[in-house]
Amino acid sequence: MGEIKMYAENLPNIPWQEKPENQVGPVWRYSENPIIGRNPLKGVARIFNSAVVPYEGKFIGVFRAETGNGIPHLYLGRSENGIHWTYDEERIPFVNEKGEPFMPRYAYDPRLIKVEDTYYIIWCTDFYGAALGLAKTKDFKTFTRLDNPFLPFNRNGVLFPRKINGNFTLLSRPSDSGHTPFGDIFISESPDSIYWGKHRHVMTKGTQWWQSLKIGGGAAPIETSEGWLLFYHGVTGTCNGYVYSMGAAILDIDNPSIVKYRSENFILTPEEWYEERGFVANVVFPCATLQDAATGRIAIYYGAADSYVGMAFTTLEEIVAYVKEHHAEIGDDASIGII
Ligand code: BMA
Repeated sequence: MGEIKMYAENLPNIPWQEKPENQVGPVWRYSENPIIGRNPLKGVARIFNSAVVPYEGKFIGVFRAETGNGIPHLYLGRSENGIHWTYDEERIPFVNEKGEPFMPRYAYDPRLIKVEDTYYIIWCTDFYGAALGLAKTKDFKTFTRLDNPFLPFNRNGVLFPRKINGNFTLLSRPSDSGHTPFGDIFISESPDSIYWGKHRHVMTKGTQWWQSLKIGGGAAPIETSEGWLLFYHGVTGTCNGYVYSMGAAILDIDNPSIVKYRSENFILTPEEWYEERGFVANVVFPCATLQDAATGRIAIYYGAADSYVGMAFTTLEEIVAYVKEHHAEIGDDASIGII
């Protein structure tokens, strides 16, 4: 690896494929995509927009599962190699602080992030409308659901993998009750993961067509010597509906409401059949990465067409160089984001 450093674990066993010879762009797809196909388990028609972490030398994930009646719920899955997954037959059994059942009515687009010794699950829940749900676990047996961090409407909650200046730090995208034809990424802090405040604006939707309607956080930011590397989604509206692409940005390490660099180009956009064809066509929706600090390898997990899970790869050096080379400052992204 070169001069840019990643402050993360060494994970030599993450899924990986070398960059193909004819690759255009800094991110390449796994040749065996999609890694999760239709009807992946009993009673579940589709799994997509899901998040994984390394766990006890293997991998564990929280999966958005569209059940037979069309209601999304969260299921736990395990994998030896990060590619082939087996799932629990029942949904994740969330409980409250007293240990009583505390299940969301629906749950989608989970992120799974380890901060210190605890794994946090953030998802879009029903709180008199779409809002963020939050739960924690240490052992993937007991899942304690916490208070919903924000008022409705809000989606795309993405926690940073460590506290910043002593506080939990969370990206989110305030939205509306429908399919939200607008939206920027904001950041909030909490000393205890219960009370959230110090809200700041991070990134505005772009002027480039692929992110001209709205943007939303994707995978947990990766800590690097250049700043926090964020994979996010950008949406455009066409005469045939929304198109979701993947973008990348680098946020200031101590004050991540400041955008240091942001690529004006998407880094992945729907091109393959499993991205262009499905329950919702033309969706590439990143929710997680696995990375290996020693080699700088990054494996990105993304939902495809609200029907499948795909994987794509890049390296720290490659993606940082690309984002810097194609940097285009938008609005007041470089400010601390309070007016
Ligand atoms: C968003 C979310 C995502 C979904 C996307 C495209 O509003 O609901 O779960 O992937 O729309 O349908």
